Amino acid sequence: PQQLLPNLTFLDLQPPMTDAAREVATSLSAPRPTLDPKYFYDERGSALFDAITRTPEYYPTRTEASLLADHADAMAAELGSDLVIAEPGAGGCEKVRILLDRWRPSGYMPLEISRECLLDATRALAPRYPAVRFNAVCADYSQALSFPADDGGRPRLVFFPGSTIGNFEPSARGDFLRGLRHLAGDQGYLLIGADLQKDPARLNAAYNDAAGHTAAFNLNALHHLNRRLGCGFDPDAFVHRAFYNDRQQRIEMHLECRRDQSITVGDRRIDLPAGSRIHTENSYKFTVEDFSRELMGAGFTPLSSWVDDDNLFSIHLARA
Ligand code: AVI
Repeated sequence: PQQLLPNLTFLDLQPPMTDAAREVATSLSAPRPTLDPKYFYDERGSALFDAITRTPEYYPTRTEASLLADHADAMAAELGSDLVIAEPGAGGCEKVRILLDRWRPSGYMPLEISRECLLDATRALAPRYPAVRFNAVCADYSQALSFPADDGGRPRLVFFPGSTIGNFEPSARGDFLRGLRHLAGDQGYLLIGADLQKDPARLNAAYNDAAGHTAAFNLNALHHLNRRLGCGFDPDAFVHRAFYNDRQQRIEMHLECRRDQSITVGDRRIDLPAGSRIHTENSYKFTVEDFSRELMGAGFTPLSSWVDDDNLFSIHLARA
């Protein structure tokens, strides 16, 4: 690792570039075309997601932040503060600040695929917490969930906020949670956010904000792929669709094609007829009980869960 500041080291695991062209060509030419939600996130996509979290309709981010602030002391009482927080997909390291402020843990290890984002965030943050050892790791957390414990024997708390777990398919969720358990290690813990099932009107509003940020975020996948792979999508010919699928307990996001068009990915040509849809994201919603059961299924022992007064969002603390 490189020593960047007295309390900041940087380890580059050089996450392999995935073969986006092949992946996208395959998923778009399936009988029901799909795109992986990771394609929302280029620089503009991250800014749009940020804008979503500030809309009045999108309650998860602010509800989770209040839950963390309201219950940080209760959490610390179960954990003690002599621990190291590991955060897969830390992004701009926003959410962990509440915990750094309140807990002053021994260390913080953000794992993030975007090198620039990780370096900017940790360079800004580390000087503000001189007593916290920052170990920034550039890695694709969906591929690398095993890290040497450099935590001085301190327990590791894996922090996975935001209900990102809801963007995994049920079939992949168990494996991913087991990966988090592996990352936490035998003496470790998991602190994870999970969005709750609720009135579908509330959910539908959260994914169809009046300002149109979610629509722009969804369409950004096409702009991103045009720039990166030269696909030649006409983004203006697509409309954003997001709705709650009650049977599957998930929000689905789609891009509906309003006129026939053909796009190219690498040397493949793909026809998208008017009326067809590209399925871009699922966001599963849970009950506290079901989510605790999933944690147990992955080998965790649930310790506590916290829910806001309006039953919108939940945070779960579990022992590995
Ligand atoms: C990142 N993830 C938890 C968000 C969600 O709510 O599933 C992504 C998102 N999609 C549309 N709005 C927000």
